Amino acid sequence: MPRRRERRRAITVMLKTDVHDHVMFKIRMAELESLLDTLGVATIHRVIQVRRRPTTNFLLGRGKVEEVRALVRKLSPDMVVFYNVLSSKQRWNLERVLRTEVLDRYDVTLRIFRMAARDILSKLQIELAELSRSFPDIKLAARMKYMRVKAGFRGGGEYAYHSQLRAVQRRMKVLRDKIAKLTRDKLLRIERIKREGGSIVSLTGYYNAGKTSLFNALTGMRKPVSPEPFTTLSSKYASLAGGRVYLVDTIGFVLDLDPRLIQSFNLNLLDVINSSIVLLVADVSDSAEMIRIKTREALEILERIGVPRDSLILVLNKVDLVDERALAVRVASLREEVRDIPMVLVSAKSGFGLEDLVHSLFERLGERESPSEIVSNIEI
Ligand SMILES: Nc1nc2c(ncn2[C@@H]2O[C@H](COP(=O)(O)OP(=O)(O)OP(=O)(O)O)[C@@H](O)[C@H]2O)c(=O)[nH]1
Ligand SMILES: [Mg+2]
Repeated sequence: MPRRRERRRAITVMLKTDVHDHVMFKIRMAELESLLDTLGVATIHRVIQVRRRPTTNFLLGRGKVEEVRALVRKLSPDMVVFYNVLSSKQRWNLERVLRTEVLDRYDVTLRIFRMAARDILSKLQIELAELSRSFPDIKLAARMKYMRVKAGFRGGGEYAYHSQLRAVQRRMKVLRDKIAKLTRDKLLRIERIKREGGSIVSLTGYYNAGKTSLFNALTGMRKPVSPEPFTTLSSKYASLAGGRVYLVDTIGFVLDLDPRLIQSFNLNLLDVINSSIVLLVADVSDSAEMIRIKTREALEILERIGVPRDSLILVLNKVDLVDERALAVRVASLREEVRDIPMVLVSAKSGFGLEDLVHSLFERLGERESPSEIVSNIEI
């Protein structure tokens, strides 16, 4: 009988630089640990260091590195996962001292993307993101090896170092070219929709908010939906209102990870910035605190990529999961956060509020001139 694969085990670590933060860091760590859980990794211990400034070599202070090292010896986890995004140097040093695999939250997200990727475009984008992510690490590792070789230790020499780097660079160029072509195709499609007088409406929000479920409920389609994060990586399209409106389902946001950081995924944002209306979907079954944080972050991201505030509608989904009192608390707390942005309560599951949503959507569309100009540059 095949043995069940054992869950891998991790120690999670965060350097907390804000000494006044007593709540948020716990929420953020819980989020990281739940992402790890999706990867089949159980958190067996959590370490937090409070320090105003990270150290250049180890992120953590010396004493804390020792503490983590002792824990690794005692608990023998499969990996140590940092909430903070590590530099190549920090990772290199930490792996040598801790003698175990060291990841950060960026790596965790990419691994989930990799697990979720089904279509060609997503796979290309992930490979590029992974290579861009690991390139400085490969460079550093190769340099260290080369330096040891020069100092008289064994090794493959300078040639191997350069050829490995060149091979990675070549592959990255191929991927960039392919993605650039797909980006041009996407822009042509956006251009055609606009030329024909159509409008784009996109669904955005954190992973698992229920964007695809809403997309399916509004269009009658059956795109995959699941409780796993990042079920949708590449945009999905469908027309509404006899083809005048194109509804686009997009990749989910993740807390504390500006989607622009994953450069190769930028092309997914083209739909969002060219939309007449952006539906920001939130999961009302999250805690009031969590919804506020996510909404605040999402609004900042959308503002930064150039989505006008008056094109937004906040869609509070999954109302079937909360009682009226909890719902009222969330709506009141969000009202402060979003001020003038219209809010609609819906359940993609039961169908509650969908008519209201469609009504608000068309009302807003009628008020807004469809921007005819195409925004093709998302670098800012
Ligand atoms: N109870 C309830 N569950 C919902 C509702 N909408 C979505 N879900 C569930 O929430 C989970 C996530 O739904 P998705 O539609 O895949 O969410 P998404 O925002 O597209 O997620 P990603 O593609 O991962 O970014 C699934 O298990 C859905 O069945 C709802 O209105 N009520
Ligand atoms: Mg989805």
